[in-house]
Amino acid sequence: MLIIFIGPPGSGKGTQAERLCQRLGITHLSTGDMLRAAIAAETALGLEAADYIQRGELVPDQLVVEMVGQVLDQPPSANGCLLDGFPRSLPQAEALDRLLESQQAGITRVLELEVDQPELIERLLARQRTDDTLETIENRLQVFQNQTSPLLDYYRQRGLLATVSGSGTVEQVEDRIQAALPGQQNDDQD
Ligand code: B4P
Repeated sequence: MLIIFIGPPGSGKGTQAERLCQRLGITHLSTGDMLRAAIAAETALGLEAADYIQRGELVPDQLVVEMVGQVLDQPPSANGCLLDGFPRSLPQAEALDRLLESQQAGITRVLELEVDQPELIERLLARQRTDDTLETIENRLQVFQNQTSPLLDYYRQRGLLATVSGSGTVEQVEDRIQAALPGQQNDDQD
């Protein structure tokens, strides 16, 4: 099983990914968490990624693809995994396709989490991570619009996309995600 979460910053990808992975017994792979760990450990990747994250820009595709490729080369769990925040650009999505093709694996479902912009800004300002300043948040939202949202059509055309509202309580969103997964009663693919 391979599930992908796509959504603007603050839409709750990390929050929901953690819960879903626990429920399904699959591995949670968050490129944001991996990059922050690299920054904390001051690795070469971390030193290069830090400025991009601080400005709210995407870390260059090549670096992120290499980082994810290394993990997916050794399947992290027999049950599968959830990619949280990857891919975030068309070149990343194409690189993932190539990687999966070489492993003869496929994508189970791509879940889009949709939340209005004012609510996103409110959530992120409340979180107070170092890249959660108003200026950076506005840039991240723009980057999502320009570079990540084209992926929605990319996956919609392949019949893989399900869109779920990320507003409401964490439990309400969790129930909607559960219903949007294959094999669920309200299987409602876009
Ligand atoms: P990420 O770590 O992926 O972070 P995010 O998109 O900001 O957050 P997420 O959507 O996971 O929100 P969360 O659950 O935490 O990316 C950070 C940066 O890393 C990017 O800007 C980029 O620079 C870099 N990066 C990562 N992946 C990359 C890639 N593939 N390519 C290039 N660069 C990459 O929720 C946010 C807040 O909302 C939390 O405080 C949470 O408690 C709250 N919340 C969640 N659900 C809620 C709900 N239902 N109601 C109210 N609040 C809720």
